[in-house]
Amino acid sequence: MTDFTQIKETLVSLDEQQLVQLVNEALKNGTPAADILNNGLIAGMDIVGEKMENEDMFIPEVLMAAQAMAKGVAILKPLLGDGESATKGSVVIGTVKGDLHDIGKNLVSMMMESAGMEVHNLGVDIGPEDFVAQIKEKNASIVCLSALLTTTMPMMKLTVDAIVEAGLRDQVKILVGGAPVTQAFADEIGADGFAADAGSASKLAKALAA
Ligand code: B1M
Repeated sequence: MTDFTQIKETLVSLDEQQLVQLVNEALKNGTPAADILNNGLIAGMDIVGEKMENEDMFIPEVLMAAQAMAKGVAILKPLLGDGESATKGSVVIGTVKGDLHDIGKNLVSMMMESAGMEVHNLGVDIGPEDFVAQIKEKNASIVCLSALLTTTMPMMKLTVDAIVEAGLRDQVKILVGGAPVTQAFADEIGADGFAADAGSASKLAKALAA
């Protein structure tokens, strides 16, 4: 039985080496990769978020936690696929302009790749004009926008507007996500869908691409 408390505490204490060891041990004990991700790494990062909010942890430490989490995720990545065959549809995904958070967006990208989709991960701080250019260049049928800050959520609306103005609205389905984003917000800005986590984002994209 895997002790997720230990994984969470190790992430919070920024011990990258031990975290890698614990993730490997959990896999060896037969713990499903998705459980390690959700109950260990993501739950640990939630504690980091609380500590950040209470000023018990500061940016350099949060960055170290993010790096340690990325190492853990890299171990789990090959095991998180759903084993289904390739799905049609090219996806462009990025974190909107002004926002540098990429862990969740990378998880969404990873889940979609594992589901057989062709994913173009643009990175962070992506402006509306860059999304438009990449949708054209990659002939995308789905675009995923990620935002983790309430202050960058309006950038999602500006990106949707730019896609409309570029005449691409009929070509792409627009999906949005990120901790502060809700279905109501997605409806308000004229997106086609909202997903609360990487698994549901991948399912939704597959359904829309079908
Ligand atoms: Co930032 N940060 N941060 N941070 N940070 C938050 C988001 C915050 C909630 C922390 C807090 O105060 N409690 C807070 C935002 C408050 C708000 O807006 N209401 C905050 C703040 C304030 C800031 C700064 C402004 C701090 C400062 O400088 N004073 C600054 C902003 C920098 C910027 O972006 N311009 C900042 C900086 C950073 C770091 C760089 C240090 C680091 C990011 C490192 C990195 O990403 N490489 C960081 C981190 C790590 C966090 C927390 C602790 C963790 C975020 C995370 O990775 N979660 C976060 C607190 C928290 O969220 N609990 C916080 C794990 C990840 C798996 O979850 O990203 O939610 P998440 O992704 C999920 C879903 O949301 C969904 O699927 C994912 C997987 O299931 N999803 C999508 C995400 N994108 C999707 C797209 C989709 C669909 C689903 O498309 C269809």
